[in-house]
Amino acid sequence: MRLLLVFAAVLALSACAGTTAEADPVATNEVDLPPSYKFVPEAITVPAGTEVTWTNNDNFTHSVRLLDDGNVVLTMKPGESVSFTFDEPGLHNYDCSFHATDMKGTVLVTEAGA
Ligand SMILES: [Cu+2]
Repeated sequence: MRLLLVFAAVLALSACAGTTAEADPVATNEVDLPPSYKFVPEAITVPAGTEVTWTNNDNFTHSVRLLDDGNVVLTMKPGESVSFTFDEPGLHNYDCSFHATDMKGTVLVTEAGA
């Protein structure tokens, strides 16, 4: 009986470890827009002062609307790229102004040199 309990506890712990990974932002300054209607990766992290580039590899026009940076809208036709430099540390939310309910992303900007 005691062995069974230990086994159950180990199972519960490993299940917990598996669920935390999806929330972690990816350390990159390049975001892809593959077909269709998504930002990949959705959550990224960069040091302050980094230029982030989005490339539209989808067959439709999309945009990056910087909700925490003056609602600046950077529009990309298929095959085009846009860039924005993030200077302010913190979480910057963005979406696609044309498909705001489906396409959202975040840029977590960390202190430069931290
Ligand atoms: Cu879009």
